[in-house]
Order: sequence, then C-alpha cells, then structure tokens
Amino acid sequence: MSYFADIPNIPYEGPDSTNPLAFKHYRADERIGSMTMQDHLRFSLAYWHTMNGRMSDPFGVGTAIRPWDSITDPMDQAKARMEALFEILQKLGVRYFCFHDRDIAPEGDTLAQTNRNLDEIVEFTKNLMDGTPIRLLWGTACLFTHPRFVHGAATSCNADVFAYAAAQVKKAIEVTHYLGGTNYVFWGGREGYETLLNTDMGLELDNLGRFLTMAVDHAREIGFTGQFLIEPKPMEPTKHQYDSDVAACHAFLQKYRLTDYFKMNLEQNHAVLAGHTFSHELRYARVNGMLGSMDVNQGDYLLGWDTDQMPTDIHEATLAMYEVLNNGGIAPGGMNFDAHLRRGSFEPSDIFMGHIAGMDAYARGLKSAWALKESGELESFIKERYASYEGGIGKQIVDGAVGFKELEKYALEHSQITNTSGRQEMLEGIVNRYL
Ligand code: XUL
Ligand code: CO
Repeated sequence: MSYFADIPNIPYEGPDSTNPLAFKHYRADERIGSMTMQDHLRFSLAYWHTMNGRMSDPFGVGTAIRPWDSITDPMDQAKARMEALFEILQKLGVRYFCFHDRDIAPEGDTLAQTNRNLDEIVEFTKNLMDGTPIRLLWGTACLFTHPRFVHGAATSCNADVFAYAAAQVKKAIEVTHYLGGTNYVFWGGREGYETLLNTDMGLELDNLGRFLTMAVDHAREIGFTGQFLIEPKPMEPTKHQYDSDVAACHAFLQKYRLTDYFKMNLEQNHAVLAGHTFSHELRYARVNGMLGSMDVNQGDYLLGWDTDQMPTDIHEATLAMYEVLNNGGIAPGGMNFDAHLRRGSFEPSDIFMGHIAGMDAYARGLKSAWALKESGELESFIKERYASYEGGIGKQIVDGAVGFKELEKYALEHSQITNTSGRQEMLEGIVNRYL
C-alpha cells in the first residue's frame, strides 16, 4: 500500500539540480571526515507535525490534505498514518522518528483503554520497524493537550494530575524502551504558570524535581539506559515556563541532582523565544557537557511565537553544526525536524519538499562547518585572544595560585592596561567565506 505513489525515492542530484524532489547537498554516504553524512546528521521526523498537523491557525481551520483523511475509525487511521510515516522515512532516507504517546494512538474513555490503544499501535510500529534501519530517536508523553493538564502536569496544583502524569510517563518510557528508543524527552508542556497570585512556585519546582527523579528511578528499574533529555522553552503555552533556557534547566538539574541522567534537547525556535541565538544555547549546553540532541527548526525573528518552520537558513545551520562538530557529534541524540509546513503548503508533496529543504540546509551547514573547523581560523584567533591566561599572572589565576591580595599587588604594579581589537566583523567575514 502506497500513500505517496507519485513521489519517488529521493535521489541526490548535486548542487546544480533544479529538481524539487532531489537532494542538492545531502548525500547519505558521503564522508565528511571519518563519518558519513547520515551519521553526522542523524535526521528524524516529528510525528506530531508531519503526521498529525492539520496546519490550522488561530484564524482558520486546517488546510492539510493527507492521504489518510478519509479513514474514519481512529485506530485504523492511526495505523494508516504510521504506515505512511514509514513510507516518508524510506523515501527520504531518514532513519529516525520521534513521537508523543498521544500522537500515535487515540485516547480511550479510561487510562487503561488508552494504554491498550497505545500498546496496539506500538506493536504495529514494531512490526513496521523490523527488518528496516528505521529507529526511534526519542519518545515522550503529551502532558499538555487534554484539559486535565490545564494547570500543568508535574507542576499542577492537583495531586491527582501529578499521579496521572506519572502513570503516563511511566508507560511512555516503557514504550520507548520496547521500541529501542535511544532517548526520552521532557519538554515542559504546561510546567509553568500564568500568574504568581495563585502559584506556590517552591512546591511546583520541588514537585517537578520529584517527578524527574521518579522517571530516572523507573528507567533504572526496567533497564532503560537511553539518555534523558530536557527541552528548554521560555513561554508558550504558559506565560512563564520553568524550563526557560539551557542555563535555567542546568541550574534546575543541578539543584535536584539530576545532571548525571539528563542532557538537553535544544530547539532553534525555543532559543529565539528565550532571546538567545541557537548557537548560544548549543554552546552553553556544550561547554557544560549537556548537549544531547536537537530539534532543528527555525523561528521567525519578527513574530513572537513558535512558528516551527523548516530550517532553511544555511548561515544558522553552519553555526549550529560548528557546535555539534566541536561537541564530538550529537549521538545518541539526533536532529529532529520539529517543524511544520506553512499553512499555504498543504499538498502531500510539500511534506517531501519541506524536509528536503531542511536536510539540504543542514547538509550544507555540515560541509561549511567542517571546512571552517578544519581551517582552525576561529580557534586560532580565540586562542591568541586569551593568550594572557597561558603564562604570567593569567596562568596563576587559572591555577588558583593567587587571591585578591596578590592580584591587588600585581594591579598596582601594572595599572597601564592595553587591550586588542575583538575583530568581530573580520571574523564574520571569515565565516561567510565558508558558506
Ligand atoms: C513544543 C515542542 C515539543 C517538544 C516535544 O514547542 O517543541 O513538540 O519537542 O514535546
Ligand atoms: Co521541540
């Protein structure tokens, strides 16, 4: 059964190709250094956007035309969507996918029925995976759509909701484990607040710490050794999200002694909403040993919401890949297209064209970042810029050999200070030479 009969397996045709259904830069087996492109890039499709997204907006209904639309039974439709996902993955040559529990199977009247629905679709998915190279990058639980989560999940004021969310995450970790997932993601959903006037912030934060600790304990108990990831986002749906950016998440994980079990899943659009660049978030995570995985999308710099566009900006992809290369790669994480098409791009073929554009932008970013890193141009400039810490008083500071008293003595003797230029524009020009 084919859902996209008019779409071929997407070939690589090279940079001069004008075929929208061909790769211009992404060639899975091309070696960049000692690794193939597909091993550097570890692309993944996001089930919620690609398979479930209707492309509605606050002013209009969904416009998406999808081959499974006419199937009315929810379980039959869920199976058709999963089959269609595998066809898309195979045609694009993408090896990973990600889902929320509720994306892939409909809720029943009770939690027990919902779990049975999920089990049926998970078994169906496992059969589709068998004999293919397709793997689950990460699983997660949807703790934000149903009205029961109106006040949050782990940070809800209602302990029954905390318990329900715990049951849901327990099951989602088990399902991720069963499907061989290499990561499990916590994005904050509604873990935040609208107004302090009704909020016990201390209790909510402690409860979130307790919740994540219980997740780690359960994973250990069932033998799930995948990487836990926390995905920062500063706002949307709540006005204030607790996991607002990498720095906030890092502080939170340290406070609740969870840094050994968690890394970060970083999303470009979330970085923009937090008032950071994607590179800033990637760098902050990297230097703290917390870079785990990426949701590669693109936010609009003029709009203040999560537009989740396909990442097509080569400059940004290059700087992101520069961080990944300096991190020694992203595995066992990956690059998940947490992105959806614009409302006007409603045809099934747009799913392919959109992902091709994103994959090509990241492939080109990888090539540029590799050349930039190999040249050592930025690193040698930075090394020179901080050379004062390699000898003399700088080395003593770094070695912890001096305190304020010794530094005061030194400063009194060396109070005529000379600085050198930061050369920002020259460095931006260097990056542009590699694009
Ligand atoms: C929401 C978002 C989520 C997470 C998974 O902005 O990015 O889809 O990636 O829950
Ligand atoms: Co995301």
